[in-house]
Amino acid sequence: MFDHAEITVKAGDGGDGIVSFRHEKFVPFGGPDGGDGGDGGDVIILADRSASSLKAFWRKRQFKATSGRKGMGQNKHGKNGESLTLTVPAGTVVSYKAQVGGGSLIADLDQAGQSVVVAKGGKGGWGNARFASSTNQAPQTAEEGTEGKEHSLILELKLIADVGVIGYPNVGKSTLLAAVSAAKPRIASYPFTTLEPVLGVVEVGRLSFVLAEIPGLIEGAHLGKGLGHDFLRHIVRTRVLIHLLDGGSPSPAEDMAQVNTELSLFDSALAQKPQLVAVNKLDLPQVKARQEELRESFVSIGTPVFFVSAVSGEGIPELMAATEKMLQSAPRPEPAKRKKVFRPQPKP
Ligand SMILES: Nc1nc2c(ncn2[C@@H]2O[C@H](COP(=O)(O)OP(=O)(O)O)[C@@H](O)[C@H]2O)c(=O)[nH]1
Ligand SMILES: [Mg+2]
Repeated sequence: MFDHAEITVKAGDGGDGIVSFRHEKFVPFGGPDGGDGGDGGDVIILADRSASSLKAFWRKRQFKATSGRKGMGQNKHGKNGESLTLTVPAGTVVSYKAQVGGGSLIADLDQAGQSVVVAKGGKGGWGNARFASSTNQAPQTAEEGTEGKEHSLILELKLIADVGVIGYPNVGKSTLLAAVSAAKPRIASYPFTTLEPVLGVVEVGRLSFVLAEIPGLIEGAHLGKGLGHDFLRHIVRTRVLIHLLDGGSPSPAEDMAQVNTELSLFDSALAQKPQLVAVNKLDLPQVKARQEELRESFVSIGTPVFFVSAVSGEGIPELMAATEKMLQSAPRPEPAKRKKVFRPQPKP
């Protein structure tokens, strides 16, 4: 996952103004005509849909805009330097790299089309024509251009979930996330564990995707906290859902139907995302014992089902491979802001 890069950027310097005097036939004392230098180009960072990672900044790390040219005689202005625009994916956070570590935020380029000037070009210097006055008709001074700014920057791509794990509290969503990624969600045998979006990067062969646990209602409501903007960002962008079920429940197939009903009441777009259904806790003997019976119950409603154990790891590689495969064909939704949050109700 290329989600972090450090680069240096240097804006173009301003061109120098020059000292020059008119030389014309029959004009013995021509006036000053030294032109101004051109301005240096800025370095700009732009969030654009054409970029999907920060990989490009791993090989090339130094970027320079062009400098302004010197002024010329006959009051000619030097050419301005060209600005340099670096494109990054939406979701990139740009900060100045601090000498002591860490950094200070410059911009959070959340949406495609947003941009920020990260290094301002130098100003072109004035030519001597500008310094002419009634008392100084032949000025011998011109200004130098100022230097373009130079900065070390840190670019970080905030991860956006591709896949959401849904399901009733306690089915093992957090455990699954911890099992397949380096994420460290809180896991507990009571239903109030998840509150903030916990994301993990799942590697499948050479590919990877970002998995997020989508918490249920009582988790947030119990703690009196809503799920904020961060969460919605992830939920809206997920392209595939893993619907996790507890194999120890009286009827996992019924649980699935109920969560799906709540899902469509909450947000029909979310309910339409493709789902992979997985029955968890296969390591428990009582679940293993009824695996075939459970499989039958899903076959009868036409739902393919995976059997997994987030604890023992059984069936997990197959589930992740199938998820990756489904992602390949799932459409990328347009980013849109939604206000509602998925909140499965506790069972009576
Ligand atoms: N035996 C067994 N227990 C599991 C498995 N996955 C999760 N659990 C347990 O189920 C409880 C709830 O798990 P958690 O991941 O917090 O569920 P969540 O509410 O869906 O996030 C915890 O006690 C887990 O240890 C599994 O595959 N097998
Ligand atoms: Mg959880």
